[in-house]
Amino acid sequence: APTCEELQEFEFIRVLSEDPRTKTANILGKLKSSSESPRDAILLLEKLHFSSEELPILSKERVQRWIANDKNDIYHWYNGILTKNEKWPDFKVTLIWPATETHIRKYSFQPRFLIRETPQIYETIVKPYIESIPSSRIQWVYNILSKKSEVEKILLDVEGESTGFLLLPDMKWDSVTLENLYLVAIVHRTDIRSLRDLNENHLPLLKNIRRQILGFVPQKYSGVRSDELRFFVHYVPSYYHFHVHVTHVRNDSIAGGLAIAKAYLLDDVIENLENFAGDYYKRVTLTYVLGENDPLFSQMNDIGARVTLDI
Ligand code: M7G
Repeated sequence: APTCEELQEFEFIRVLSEDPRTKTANILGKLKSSSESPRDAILLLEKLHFSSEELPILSKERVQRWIANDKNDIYHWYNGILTKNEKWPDFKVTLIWPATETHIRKYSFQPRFLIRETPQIYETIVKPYIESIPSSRIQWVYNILSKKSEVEKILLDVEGESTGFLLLPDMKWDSVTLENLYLVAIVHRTDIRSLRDLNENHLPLLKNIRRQILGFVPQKYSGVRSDELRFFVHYVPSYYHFHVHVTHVRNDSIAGGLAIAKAYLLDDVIENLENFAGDYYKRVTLTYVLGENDPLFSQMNDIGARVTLDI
């Protein structure tokens, strides 16, 4: 992995996307490590929230300089420049290196479209696509499951061939701000690629995930109640090894992964399989958002799967 000194030599190429509301930006550049030649690198940047300990001393100790901008009656606007401070870093960075073309496309701004995926479209287009993805794409998942990476971060290790899973912080979470709590539960079994594969036989797994995590999280993070946790799966996901997202309800930015037509509530999934049909996800037509850069998009577009007036 690149050292922090090497990271400082990151050479900017271009901004892939940015979102002023979530205070995030994805940038592309080149980065070399030791004697290797420079390779594509993506930095996922996110400004961090204020720390509660930092707030009381914000103006006195933290702000190096104030810049007056404007005023109106009793309203006055300033910008503040924060001092360098290791205790309260100002932003969070995820480095993707070496970045593949798929990563560059995923993290670039792109038009998005609503798609209707019938079971037939799933069988003829999506399933063959999933089967063509090299397993190296989810190497990070295998590293977690085999305890090669992120070992100290594991919060829950629930055994069981068919119902076992690991719970750990999602890479999107700063692991500090409880309001933004974001965990991911990754199942041990490797035979469930996505929501589409779920049937009534998986109910014990889904319920186990729900029950164990609801019992654990409020104990581990005091101040977080079980009725403040949102469990959901993505369809389509980026990584086709079954996992469940767990977030705090106040982490409700509509940008990205929490949006409707992307996030499917775990409770609804359980309900559909248990009380409607064990083969619900084999038979249902799923409507979801797909970015133009998604590997599935061009085929979907070609067959006319984009939402139209007549359903
Ligand atoms: P997804 O729905 O397959 O893809 O969810 P998305 O990234 O389009 O949402 C995968 C989830 O796993 C996301 O919430 C990622 O932030 C998270 N994630 C991805 N990677 C590569 C890692 C990782 O290496 N470690 C951890 N802890 N989480 C990751």
